[in-house]
Amino acid sequence: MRLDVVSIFPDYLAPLDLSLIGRARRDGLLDVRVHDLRDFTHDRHRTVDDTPYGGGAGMVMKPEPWAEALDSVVASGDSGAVPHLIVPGPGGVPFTQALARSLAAEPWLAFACGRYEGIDERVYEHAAARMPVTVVSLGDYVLNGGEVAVLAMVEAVARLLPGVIGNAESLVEESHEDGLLEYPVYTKPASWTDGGVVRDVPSVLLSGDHGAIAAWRHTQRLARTAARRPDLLPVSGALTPEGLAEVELRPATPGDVGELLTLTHACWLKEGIANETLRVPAMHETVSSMAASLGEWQTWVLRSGGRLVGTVRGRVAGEGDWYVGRLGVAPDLQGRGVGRWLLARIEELAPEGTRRLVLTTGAKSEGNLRMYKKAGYRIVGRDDPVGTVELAKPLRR
Ligand code: JQB
Repeated sequence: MRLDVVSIFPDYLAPLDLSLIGRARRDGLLDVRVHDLRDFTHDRHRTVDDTPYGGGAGMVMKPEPWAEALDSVVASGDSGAVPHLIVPGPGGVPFTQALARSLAAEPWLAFACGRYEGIDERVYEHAAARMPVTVVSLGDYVLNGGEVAVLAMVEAVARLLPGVIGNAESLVEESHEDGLLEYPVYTKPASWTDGGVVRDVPSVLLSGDHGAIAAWRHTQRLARTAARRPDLLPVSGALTPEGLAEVELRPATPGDVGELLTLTHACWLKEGIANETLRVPAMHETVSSMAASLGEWQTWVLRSGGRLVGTVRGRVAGEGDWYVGRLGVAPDLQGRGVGRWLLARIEELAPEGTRRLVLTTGAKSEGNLRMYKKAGYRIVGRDDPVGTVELAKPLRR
């Protein structure tokens, strides 16, 4: 792959000589050429900027040096070939792993590093008349120029090229490839005494039980993604239960506990009545027990128009079991398929290696039993003294 970078600070791109990118260049996998924009000026001061028309703060990059620099890059290629020009800018399309992948498939990329308040708009027109042009943003914050963005983009693109990273496997098992953040990683020593504090590697990782390790890692990935990047979770996006307005499914946070407790009491009071008992744990939940449960379960809350209208939670139980619990829908919204929808969402969150979905309900909870059976669950056990039944369904993936 060929890369051309135009900048008024060519030294800023010196890191492209280092590490994996530097080796890829020496191995002939990457042909990187950095150009000084000032080499395409013709005045004594090598001027690249001027004041903005219409007024306002700062300076704007002049069009003529840019047009000359880009024409010179194009002219240096094979006849007929043009690069895909990437212009870093805070107003560009987001730079993502998907964009990195598509750029990695191109034979020739050129990067135009702006500075000051940006580049005269006519440069984009000049370039677009000659080559594909994409304005790309690294993220929603403001940099002083495009150079840092180019370093990041070139690193993300180059490591995807065949031969740049020796171990192709390390490319697959990564966050942003399958939409979840990475699980935490550990190395030796298994027990590290850190100035008096003993810090142990989680014991499951030393167990040699590959199924248990996979389940633990999946739970860690979900918990991290829920805490740091809830926007990435598959359930938070376009999927919505029919007939509910402005729905939002999110991991429960401590701020949800008050409403969650109210919803839980409202839903499970009905269960107590149907089963003629007060021995329904959800009825006895308190603010503090509910808050503590958030650390033991992956608990989700469904809001509609800001109102908390549903909940469900899951956790890894026995070997290969994903235990679903506390599926509840606000009493006035029951019977519309919202519970069935929540059940489907929590089923999707079962970790890799799950063989069974398991849940418990009241032996006399007719409505629940009907819904679970329709969803493919079968009774696999009864606790007659307590009055509950255990239901399970095999998971095929
Ligand atoms: C000048 C840049 C970024 C390139 C990326 C990102 O152009 C501007 N407009 C408003 C404020 C500041 C600037 C400064 N500036 C060239 C230039 C900023 C890139 C940039 C970027 N890619 N934030 N800022 N994610």
